[in-house]
Amino acid sequence: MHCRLVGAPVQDGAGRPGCEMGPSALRTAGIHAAITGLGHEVSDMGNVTPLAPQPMVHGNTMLKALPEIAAWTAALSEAAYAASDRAMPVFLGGDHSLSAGTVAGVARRAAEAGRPLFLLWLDAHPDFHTLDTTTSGNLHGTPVAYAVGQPGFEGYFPALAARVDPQNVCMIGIRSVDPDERRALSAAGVSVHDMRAIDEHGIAAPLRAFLARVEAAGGLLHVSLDVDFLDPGIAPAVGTTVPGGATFREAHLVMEMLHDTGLVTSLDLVELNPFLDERGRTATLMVDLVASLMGRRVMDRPTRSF
Ligand code: 6HN
Ligand code: MN
Ligand code: MN
Ligand code: MN
Repeated sequence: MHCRLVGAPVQDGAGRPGCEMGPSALRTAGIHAAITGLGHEVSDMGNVTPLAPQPMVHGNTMLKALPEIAAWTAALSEAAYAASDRAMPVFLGGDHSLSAGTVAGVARRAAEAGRPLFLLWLDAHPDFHTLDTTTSGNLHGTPVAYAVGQPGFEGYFPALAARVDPQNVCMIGIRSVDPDERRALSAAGVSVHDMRAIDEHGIAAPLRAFLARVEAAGGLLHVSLDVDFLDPGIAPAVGTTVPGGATFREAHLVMEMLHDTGLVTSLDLVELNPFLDERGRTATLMVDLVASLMGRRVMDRPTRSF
């Protein structure tokens, strides 16, 4: 497998600065060597640079950095489309607004291949606000709504070449949802597995069911991993910590099951804020999770595990 690293030092979509340093921290934590060490070919494409932001006026006065994030979305959509040509792109974030661009770009790639795109969203938050419903104004809370074609992005973010079917979106780890998001998620038919569901059924059951759907449909699978999916006790380097997140083993198990299926075609690593880290432990954990996704294992397994 050929893997392309694409840096996306976006930080204007988050409420505080620092995510701009994320790609550097992931590189410093050894992401390149972790993947090549598992026998894969890796090309580091460097960091994406957006075009100059264009002035924009919007009725929601809370919105922050709309021109900047619109410019990033356009640049990252093109970069994701290009990097997903016969390779698996790994996007090094950067705050979660970057996924507006990466998902749009790989959705275009999937549409051209005549295959449905599925989206696995590993996060404390559903990031399902529109430009009209966000109350914080932080655009890292909006990428899923944009990618599935919820209304209100037209004329601000780039037009979508292909939207993701909301019924092909699976969210795991969710534990902080705003009222407008809750209504919109239900109406759109997104599968949301909150932490209460994980407590009751374990993390493997909903993931196994989703992966079976992806395989049956012959789909491409984009995985978006937000640092705050993880419990803040093991992953402090994120601006939006929420208690009660995935444990070390739950997170590795998700990655190990994803590897065993061979279904993942693109990956975002987002929201790492190295300014908030403790001696690089969160960056190191994110790289170790990538290694599990790329095939690191304790013992060989006689059969695949899903
Ligand atoms: N993230 N729902 C909150 C907001 O400000 O809209 C939190 C967003 C978090 C964003 O997880 O990438
Ligand atoms: Mn997020
Ligand atoms: Mn989050
Ligand atoms: Mn492991």
